[in-house]
Amino acid sequence: MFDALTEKLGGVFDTLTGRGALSEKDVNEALREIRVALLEADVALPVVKTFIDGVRPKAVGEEVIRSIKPGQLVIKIVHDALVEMLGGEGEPEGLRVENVPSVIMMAGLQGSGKTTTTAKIARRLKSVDRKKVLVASLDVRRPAAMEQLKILAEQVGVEALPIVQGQLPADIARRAVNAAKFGGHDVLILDTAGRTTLDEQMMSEAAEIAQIADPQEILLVADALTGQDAVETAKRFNDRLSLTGLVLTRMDGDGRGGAALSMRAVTGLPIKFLGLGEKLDGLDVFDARRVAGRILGRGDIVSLVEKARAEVDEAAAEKLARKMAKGQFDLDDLAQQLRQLQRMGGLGGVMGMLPGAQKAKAAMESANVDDRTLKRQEAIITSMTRKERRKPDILNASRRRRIAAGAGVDVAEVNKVLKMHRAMSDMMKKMGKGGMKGMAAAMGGMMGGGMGGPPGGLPGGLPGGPPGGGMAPKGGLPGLGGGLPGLGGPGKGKKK
Ligand SMILES: Nc1nc2c(ncn2[C@@H]2O[C@H](COP(=O)(O)OP(=O)(O)OP(=O)(O)O)[C@@H](O)[C@H]2O)c(=O)[nH]1
Ligand SMILES: [Mg+2]
Repeated sequence: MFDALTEKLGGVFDTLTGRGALSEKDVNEALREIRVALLEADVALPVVKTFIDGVRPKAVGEEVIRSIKPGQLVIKIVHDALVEMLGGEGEPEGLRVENVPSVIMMAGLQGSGKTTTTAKIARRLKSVDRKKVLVASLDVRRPAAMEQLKILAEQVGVEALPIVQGQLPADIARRAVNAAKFGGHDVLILDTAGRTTLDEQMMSEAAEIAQIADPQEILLVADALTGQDAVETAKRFNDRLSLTGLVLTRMDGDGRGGAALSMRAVTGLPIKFLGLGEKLDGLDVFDARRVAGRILGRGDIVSLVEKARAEVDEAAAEKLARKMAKGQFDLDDLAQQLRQLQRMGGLGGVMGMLPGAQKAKAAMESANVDDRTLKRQEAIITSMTRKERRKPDILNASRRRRIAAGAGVDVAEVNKVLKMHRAMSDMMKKMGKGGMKGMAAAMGGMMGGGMGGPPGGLPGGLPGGPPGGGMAPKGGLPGLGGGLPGLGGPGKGKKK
């Protein structure tokens, strides 16, 4: 599917890594070629723009890592941006099938692969997840449709709802839900009828079925070979049906891949599966990292840069600890910390690593501090000039307005970041002055990797004090609700 794109990008990367040093012009030239390659792969224009805009400042501004060539670093940056565009670093989400019975509803245009995918998913749920599955066809439109699903169900060894001629889709849906309840099925998959075009009748039929069956998952099945049309279809379905995920079929064909690459960014919906053939085992769980790796084909370089970067993080952490001990903590340092948090798998990942941080995690979740907040805060700092980052005092109202516009946020958000920074640097100064040098040193030590908890310590460390007191100023750090995740862990602050 992505062959042409892989080849194009390969050419760009070869040029990049072939050079020792990279000028800004070289990087821009490479980005231009990447842009063209993505457009030629039929990726939606706004998605390409966001992608390039995201990569550019990082590729031009990134610190040079010892032992890593700039070209390799750019490849890693492109890789990360691609993973992000496809759905992010995390493990694939999987289907929500905790309820008994859980209902999965399939939707999509005619011939997109709904019935085939129904059977594929049923097969997977049965063999991998050990679920008892019932499938039901609500397709009263095409004469052989119900029969088709019944045959496929037999092939994968799951039950199909007995066919009753002359029933309306809504009635079949009711009957299917009851059958699943009384039959002790874990999952019911509803296959629906498709039409050639999106019309009101189809949408209202689908909406009615969704209302009756109350599905945990509504999956849109879209044909990847139809390119941007598939993306448009997904958008329109989502307006009406609150979809929970996407399945892209015919990924085994030789389309350009644009639909697969744009889908997530345009719709905001996770791609859950890829259909890879007519056979019933032709279904892959969608994994952004794996797909990105396949497209870029530079796994070795990516892991090399990741390793080198972890080392640099450690060195930077030591430097930061020294600065903090002296009470110097500027916005560059804050941005670095925010980036660090994101790199470590976001707040969720970090909190999971900190012993006893569950409470803080809950507090942050309830205060709506999520990973997008981190990104936004980082974007705000990135929109400042170097001088502003060093000397936040010069940030008057008009500068703040400019920064807000640059980062696409309200001025209030800029103020929040500044307030948070001030609170943090005040706290650090206090720690330095008030005879608490020991603690600063302790923090420095922890950030250098010596913390007893997670293996190797936390690279770079985290700003802030322990949740709910200790080193954190009263009421937690402004802008972050329940206080930043504390490195000190439980109890460390107050005992001294
Ligand atoms: N190559 C390939 N073919 C597929 C894939 N998924 C489905 N097909 C084929 O596409 C054709 C249509 O698939 P169906 O599952 O019947 O599509 P549908 O959406 O249920 O169609 P209607 O019920 O008529 O709306 C069949 O010939 C399938 O074998 C896939 O991932 N790759
Ligand atoms: Mg069908």
